[in-house]
Amino acid sequence: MRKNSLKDAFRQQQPVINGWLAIPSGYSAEIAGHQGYDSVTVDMQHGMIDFASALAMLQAISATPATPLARVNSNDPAQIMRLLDAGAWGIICPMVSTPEQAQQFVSACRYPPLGNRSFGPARALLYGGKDYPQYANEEILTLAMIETQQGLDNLDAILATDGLDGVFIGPNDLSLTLTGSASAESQHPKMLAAVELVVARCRAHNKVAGIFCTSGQAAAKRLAEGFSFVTPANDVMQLGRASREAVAYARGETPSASGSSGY
Ligand code: 3PY
Ligand code: MG
Repeated sequence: MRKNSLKDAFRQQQPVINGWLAIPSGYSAEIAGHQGYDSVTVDMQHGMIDFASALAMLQAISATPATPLARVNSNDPAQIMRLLDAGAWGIICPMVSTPEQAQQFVSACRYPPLGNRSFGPARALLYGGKDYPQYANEEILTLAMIETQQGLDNLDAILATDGLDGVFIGPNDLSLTLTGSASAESQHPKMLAAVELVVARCRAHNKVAGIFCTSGQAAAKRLAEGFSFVTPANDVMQLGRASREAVAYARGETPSASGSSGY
């Protein structure tokens, strides 16, 4: 089976830079996959992406050096199964707040006896090779999103879930629940403490600590803080930012900044 190079990177303590796609386009996905990202995630939760577009995007990413991942719209075993069958090499699951939810998520990504993924690997066989069914349980990456106070309270129990590779902070949702406003780079003391806690507990459990960021500079800061998996903004933010800059510079003006959520 095609190895999951992200797992090798984590074992060798190499940072993983992950692209993030919200625009439903195989062409955008192909462009992103050729820009040097280690992985590119198709965002089914907040992206404008249906399954047919996700399939085309996973095919496009497969033709690039980047590892294809998907964020599902909820902890839904049926959707997780279809995206894995379509060739996602890892799943990012939003709003995981309890160890039971983490267990349900990981089970959906694993064939029996480790989990309850139904058999029908479809396109995963084409991308991964004929022995995909034998090794998929080892190679598929599983990241649970920490986005709530409850998720933070249960962090150790979530990280103790067998087969869970790590967690990924959704800073907009987490800051919204902790501080009342969504801000991806929030400097609120509650957010600073939460971020520090996640890095420290991931290190203690030898698990991946990931986080969504609003720019390359912000992602570099997160890596320096101890994160191992960072997303330096999504395609929409980058397109918006680059367009605003181009228009402003053409008019001889200073471009306006993005909002604090990154959008
Ligand atoms: C969040 O910041 O809440 C996310 O889910 C990132 O997309
Ligand atoms: Mg979120």
